[in-house]
Order: sequence, then C-alpha cells, then structure tokens
Amino acid sequence: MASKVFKLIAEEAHRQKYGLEMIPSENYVSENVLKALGSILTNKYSEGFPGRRYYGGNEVIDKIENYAVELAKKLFKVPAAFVQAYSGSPANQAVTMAVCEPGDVVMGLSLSSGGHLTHGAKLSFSSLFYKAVNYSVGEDWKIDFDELEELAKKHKPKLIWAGTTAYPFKLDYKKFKKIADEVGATLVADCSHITGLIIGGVHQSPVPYVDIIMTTTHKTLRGPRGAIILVTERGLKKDPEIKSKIERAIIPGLQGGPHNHQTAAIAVSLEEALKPSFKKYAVQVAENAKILAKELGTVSETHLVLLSLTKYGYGLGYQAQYALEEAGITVNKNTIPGEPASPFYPSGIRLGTPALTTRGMKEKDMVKVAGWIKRVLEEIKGLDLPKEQDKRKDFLKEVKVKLAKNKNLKTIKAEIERFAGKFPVPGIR
Ligand code: DSN
Repeated sequence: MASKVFKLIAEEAHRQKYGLEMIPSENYVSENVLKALGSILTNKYSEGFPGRRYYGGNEVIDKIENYAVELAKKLFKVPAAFVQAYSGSPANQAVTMAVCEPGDVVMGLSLSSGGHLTHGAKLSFSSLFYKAVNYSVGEDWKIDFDELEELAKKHKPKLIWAGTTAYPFKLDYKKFKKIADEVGATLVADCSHITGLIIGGVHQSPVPYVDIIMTTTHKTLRGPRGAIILVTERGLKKDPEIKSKIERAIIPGLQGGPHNHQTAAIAVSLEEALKPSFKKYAVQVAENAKILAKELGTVSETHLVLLSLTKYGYGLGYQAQYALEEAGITVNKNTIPGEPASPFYPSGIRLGTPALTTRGMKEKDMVKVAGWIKRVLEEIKGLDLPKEQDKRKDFLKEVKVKLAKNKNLKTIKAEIERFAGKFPVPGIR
C-alpha cells in the first residue's frame, strides 16, 4: 500500500498549482533540483570536508561538494564558499560563532523594522549568547544610518549584519562599510531574500564592501532549502583564519553530517543561476514586484511588497492573511515599521513575486493579481482587532470561521483557480 504521505503530497501539489504563492521567501524549484534532492545521496554520512572526512566511502560525495563550492565561488566571484549549513539560521549561527566570542556585541536590523531573528532578536541565540544591539528604520521605512552609526560608535560591535527579511528597498552596502570600518566590525551581508536580484544585476553586489556573505538557497536563488556562506577578499584580509573558523563552527561547532542530497541540489540550482535565463528571471521578479506595489498603492525596489493595512482598519494582518488564503492567495501577516497594533497581531502583510514569476507571470498578470488582492481586502473592513488583549484570540477564531463562509471570497477563489491553473509549476503535472 502506498504511504499516506503521497496522498497528502498530491493535496499540497494541488494547492501549489491552483493558488497564488506570494510569500516572498518561497519559490518553485526546477525538476532537476527536485531530482537531486530526492536522490540516493541522502543515504551517506560525510562528517568533515572534502578530502577530510571521518567516514569512508566519500569519494563521490567529495566531488559533489567540491563542485558546489566551485560553482558558488564562480557565481558570487569570491575566494571561499561553504555549502554545508543546513539552512539560513544555522548558517548565521556559524558565522556568528566564527566571528565572535560569546558575549561580544552583534548589531542587526530589528525584527520589527524588517530584520531577522538571527540578527539579534530577543529569544534568539543571537541575543541569548551575544550582546545584541538593534538598529531600525526611520519614518520613511528606510534604514536610519545616523542611528546605526551612533549605536555602532557607542557599542563597538564585533559583527554588523546588513540584511533584511521584510524590507522593500535596496541596501546601500557602502554606507554599512563606512560604519563597520569606523568601529572595526566584521561586516556580514545576509542576502537570503535578494540573492537572485544580485545575480540578475537588479541589486548591487555586496562583495566589494563586506567580509562575509550568507545566503539561503531557496528564496530568489530558487534552489533547495539550504544556505551558502561566502568569504570575500576583504574578509580574508581582515582575518586570514576566517575559513577554518567557519569550518570549525559548522562542524564540530553546530552540525554533524552534511545533507549530501541538499548539497547536490544546491549545485544544480547554482548551475541554473549561472545561465543567462536566470538573469532574465530575476529582472522580471523585480519588474513584477514594482507593478504589484504600484497597483497596491506602495513601492518596491525588490521582490517583495510590505503592505500597511491601516487604511482598512486596526490590526488587520491576521484577518488579511486568512481572507487571502480563503481566496487562494498565500501571504504572511507582518509588522510594519512603527507597528501601531502589536508584534503578535500586526498591521501589515508581506507578499512577493519570486514564485509567481517562476510560473511565467508578467506585469499584466500582476495587475490582475493586485485586483484580486484589493477585492479580498474589502472583505476585512470592519474586522478590526479588539483593543482588549484578552478578547483577541477568540475574536480571530470567529473571524476565521466567518471568512471561511464568505461568498465573495469563494467567487474570487474560483477565478484564481481558473487563472493559476494555466501557469505550469515544475514537478507538478
Ligand atoms: N522565514 C524567512 C522569511 O520568510 O523571510 C526568514 O528566515
């Protein structure tokens, strides 16, 4: 009897094909990436690095990892690359361990300004084991470099993160470099969200400005879940030991055997990212986001749109996420800078174009998508978050039930299914 899991995978495939995947950190990988990921390489243990493994039988695995490393170095034009980190958060942990001693100061963009948990957020290792200092965005939603400089001079960080997860503007690495140089900090770019855009030439490369780069491989880069750590010439000059420090942080510091099937799939996705067609894809991702943002009344210089819902009411992030999901559009609720409601019940949504662009959607399709989103958002008017904290949980439960019965959302869902079904998804028939 076939495993129950395959029935569930078929169910998820239907959702992925007939809905609009708009979480900006998600994408659809190619059939070849899927093949490598589902390969027999998962059977092998390979603690260590190529030529220096603890177990035997790693001749082929060594070739695969060396190939992935070479491709990463070529794609990003850097002298060193590491491909074993299981995903972005462990990779950031490895970088922090390589650069800092416990208790050292690390600085990153605050979570509520669009930063990442691992850049010094409360409850993350990055603030539990290190002294975290957060900088933020100003009223224009852009990074406040005056504040960043002031904080850096005061706290003398060992490491400064230049990276974001919910930030619709380009990053100015030159400004980060100036501040990092002033205080002697190691500058690390977390490009996870925008790596594809950097490869496509839409965003400037951080390579000339930073010491280390971390990128996940599954967002705009369109590979399997995973991460790559890169060291620049500047980084090697700053600390000639940095390569072995990163290796030691990965194993024995944090991980055991690498996921060889994942390494192979990363290599396949890097081969794809080196092709001219990938550049075209990345440019289209940004063009689509620009149009989508404009149609929704905001701006984007990236692959994502951070949409404030305050014009529709108070604390509507959850309600919008639920309503959009009922209509077949997947986004995530998100805080907006200066969040007027609460970090747990935020006032915005975050949505993006990488996955839709992979399916072949273009500007005219984004206008249609924005139209559906606006129609859905009309349905959450009047569903404002209660000001009384103890009423919020039950209120949102009731909202969910109500939205599941909403006829207008069902009509929109049927329209979206007809539309989305025409666009192919790799690996889904
Ligand atoms: N979860 C990722 C994102 O959605 O941006 C960050 O780790």
